[in-house]
Parts: sequence; C-alpha cells; structure tokens
Amino acid sequence: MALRTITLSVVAAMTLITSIDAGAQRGRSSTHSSNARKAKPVFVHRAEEGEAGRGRKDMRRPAAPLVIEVFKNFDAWWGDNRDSATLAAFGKVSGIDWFVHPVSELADGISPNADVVLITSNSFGEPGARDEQNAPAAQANLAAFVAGGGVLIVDMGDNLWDGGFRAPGAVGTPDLVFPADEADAVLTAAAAGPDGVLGTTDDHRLVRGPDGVPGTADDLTNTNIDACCYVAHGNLQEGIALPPTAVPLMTATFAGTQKPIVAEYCLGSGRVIVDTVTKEFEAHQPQGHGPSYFLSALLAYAMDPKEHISCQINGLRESVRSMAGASPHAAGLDPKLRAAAAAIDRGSASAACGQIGAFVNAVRAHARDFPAPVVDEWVRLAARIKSALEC
Ligand SMILES: [Ca+2]
Ligand SMILES: [Ca+2]
Repeated sequence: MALRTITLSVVAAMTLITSIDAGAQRGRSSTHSSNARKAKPVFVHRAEEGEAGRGRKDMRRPAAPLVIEVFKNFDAWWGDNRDSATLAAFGKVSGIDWFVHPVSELADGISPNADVVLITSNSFGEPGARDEQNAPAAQANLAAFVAGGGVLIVDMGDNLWDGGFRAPGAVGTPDLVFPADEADAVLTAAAAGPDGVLGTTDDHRLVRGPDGVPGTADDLTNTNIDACCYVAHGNLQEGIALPPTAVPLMTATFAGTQKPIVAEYCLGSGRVIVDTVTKEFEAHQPQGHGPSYFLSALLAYAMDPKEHISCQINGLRESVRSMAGASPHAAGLDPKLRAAAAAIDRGSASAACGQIGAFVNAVRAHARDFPAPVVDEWVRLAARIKSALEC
C-alpha cells in the first residue's frame, strides 16, 4: 500500500513536471537537423488498469480514427450510460480509440493520443470525484491537453451544493440552481448561424447533427433538445465566469432569464466545451438508454477534426507572436497562418494546406532561432492541422 502510494506520488510529480511542456511532449517528433534527438511521447498509465489496449505505447497513425478518453467514476444519473451507447453507435472501439478512466487518473496525465476528453456529469454529486477533478495536477493536465490542441468537454451539471467540476479558462463552477420551465432548452443565435434560421447551411456544426448535413433528421431542434425533470442542473453564468470569448450555444430559463447551458471557447490551440445539460440522463430524446439527439450531435462535433482547426490556428498564431522577440524571422510566420485561416474561411482546403506547408518550411529553415520545444510544438500542431484538412 505504502509502495503504491509512493509510486503514484512519483507518477503525479512526473506528470506535473512534464505537463509544464506537455504540448511539446505530446507526440512530438524530432525535426531539428541541428538538434536531432529521439523524443518519445509520454504515455502515463497505471499498472493495475488491466483493460484491453490500455497499455499501448504507440502513437495513433494520422488516418486512424480520433481517440476519445472518457473520465468518470460511475455512469451518470442512474447508470444510464448514454455516453457509452453513443460512442458505440459511432463505431468507437474500447481499448482502441475509446478509453474510460476513473477521474483520479486525470492527475496522472492524459494520453498523448487523446483527441477528445469527455468528463461526464458528477450527477448525484460525489465529493471525491469533485476533489479528484479539481486537483491541481488534474487541472494542469487538462489545461495542457487543451493548450496543445485537444477538445475538452466538461459536464458541470451535478447535485453538489459545494463546488463541482472545473474547466481550464473558466473561473468557478455552476451554482446548483434549476431551470423553470424545467424541460425547455433553446438553441442560441450563434447555433443558428448568421441567417438566424435553424436547418440551413450556416448552422453550427453541433446543430447539424452526426451527419453534418443541415436540415436532416439528426439535426438538433428546439424540440428534440428538451428533456423533462430538469434539462440542466445549473447554468454557465451563476457561480462560474467563462472567458469573454465564450459562445453560448444553448440556453434554458432561470428565474425568467435565458442563461447558457452549453458554451464553447478556444483556449491555447484547443477547444473547451462546457455544459450543465443532464445529457447522460434517460429523459433526453429519444428517451431511454441509447444515443440521444443532443449527446450524438455533441460528440460528433467534438470528434470532427475540421471543426477545431480554427482554434488550432489561433493558438499557433498566438504562440508565433509570443516569439516575436526571439527572431526577425518570427514576423514572416504569422502571415502564412493568417492566409491559411482565410483560405479555410473561404472553403479552400488546398490553399490552406499550401500555407501550412509554407509555414512548416519556414519554421524548419529558421529552427535554430527558436527554443527547440517551441519548434517541435509548432510542427506538431501544423501536422495536426494538415491531417484535419486531409492535405
Ligand atoms: Ca442557420
Ligand atoms: Ca443533420
């Protein structure tokens, strides 16, 4: 017991150290002709896990399905386990591209293979799960995962009067308040897109449902997102402050006012999606224990790599700007990224690929000017963007 405790403490300490530069650790490959080395990604798994595939040490190949890592101590609400039903319906395979961890493992580190991290609701409110999720090492690992380009979903709806789950970039956690009308959720203007109409091509990817096509049967509507017996526990205004850039996607009525129950923001090179929706609960439509409209749409959005390129390019640009003092060549990098973002906005993937390629070439040409971990991270993120663009 004592030995195990010590071992885990060492693992946690190592995680803290590595998470300081976890982005660079995650899946980096050596790119420096002047500085060649064989840096291996750091996989952290507890020896006692004993689940198929959990001991893997190899990186996911670029064309392989995205990897989702779920953290939960129990199946939310009454064992409904709709998160598993939804992921199984998407063809995710446990031990290959889908892993379920106890919440305590957030403190050990997040797999360098993880593309999406899902933290399901602490529904009835286990104080231990709250403490494990709030632990400084857990929060540092989540922050590093997002900063490095990952997509994090944190369900903050629970039954705790004292605290709750937290998310990088946000301060606090939602108060335990309940909507009235308890069943009614509403998609926001941002969800409907610039035309303000649901079911059209400019709808947010979340609204378009798993098929990504607007106006089809799997779309989210203001009817099929409703759920009786509290569609949400808490909201994203009371008890919590999101970054000013956060975009609300869904609201419910609290004391006569519409308040967000789903919102998202870019952070570093990644994306955070926070919600208070009771989405794992059987009351969500279609009722039962299978995939629901909302959970399916949410996970399909999170697992669509193209949808997160904008956050990744934003993060890269921030990083490049932060290196302006390091080299006169830094100034030449940003225009390539800006042009890539513009190309994506106008739907030209090939032009974006060209700009990202030019960025990587320029980074490599001037690699000696910048700290090696920064160069590694830029090249790794660029590769991730190219993979998402199918360059
Ligand atoms: Ca629309
Ligand atoms: Ca659709």
